[in-house]
Amino acid sequence: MSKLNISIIGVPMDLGQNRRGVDMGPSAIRYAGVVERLQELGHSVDDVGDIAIGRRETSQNTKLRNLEEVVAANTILANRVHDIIGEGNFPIVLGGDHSIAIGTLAGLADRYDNLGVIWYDAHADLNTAETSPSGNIHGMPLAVSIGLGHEALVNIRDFAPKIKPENVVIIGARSVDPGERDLIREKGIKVFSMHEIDKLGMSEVMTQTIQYFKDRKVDGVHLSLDLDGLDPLYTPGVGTPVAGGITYRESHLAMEMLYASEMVTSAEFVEVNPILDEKNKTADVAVGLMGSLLGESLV
Ligand code: B3U
Ligand code: MN
Ligand code: MN
Repeated sequence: MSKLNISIIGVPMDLGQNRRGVDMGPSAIRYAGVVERLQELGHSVDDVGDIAIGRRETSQNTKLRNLEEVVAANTILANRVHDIIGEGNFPIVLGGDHSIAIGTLAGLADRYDNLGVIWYDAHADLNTAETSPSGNIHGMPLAVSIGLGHEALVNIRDFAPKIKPENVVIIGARSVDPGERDLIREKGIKVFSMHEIDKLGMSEVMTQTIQYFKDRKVDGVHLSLDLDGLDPLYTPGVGTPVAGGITYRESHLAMEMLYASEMVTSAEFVEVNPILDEKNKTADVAVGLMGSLLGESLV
């Protein structure tokens, strides 16, 4: 793969969920050496800084917490990502909670006719205000991106939907709510849950994922990687850890296979919460995975 012009953009957002600290994710990932790590691979790396985030609502609407601020931040993010693609650069978005995927995908979507999306996560993030058990928007970004949910979220950049459900592959799911399960069935979303990862092995899961995108003739693939997709043994610094997750080794293999596929055109790494972490372990893992995604290998 050729050397890339990478634009790193930080989104210090914690408004899509209740636990404080995930707004410090971009700092922790920078501290873990993301710029240097990617430069060492021969890429040119521009850290364009952080997006401004509003304040937490004082009266919490439990149906959709901090809705206005989440919409505002994602609108800015969408425009920035759209510009980065327009400049021919490869965007890497640093979260922040996973609600920021709403903006990332909104920015990417009208640059691609047939975008594929990998959702690497313990959760499906397919809730709407009606099905959400929490009112947390970080549990909703995939639903929003396929056009379901509050109109202020769905219509960022004034078009919807952003992606096709049949172009999504969820990897690592093990905590899925009843409404999300219904949606997966109804929309025919491809899911490799932990069951499939255990049964087939990560190598086969990634081979099938890559073939799935080829069959659909996607013109780009976005990797949306929630660090809680990994087992909390490796990434303890996340707001909603779920046991029985993807291992460190499986995750590196997945990233290396994606690099070899030359398919991935953008990425985001979300839910790193340094307050809940052990000596920046989760940010270190995130940076290591970015390295493997972008060409690091031993031989
Ligand atoms: N599905 C639950 C929990 C959750 C989703 N995403 C995370 N946690 N990180 C919800 O609140 O929607
Ligand atoms: Mn998520
Ligand atoms: Mn998750």
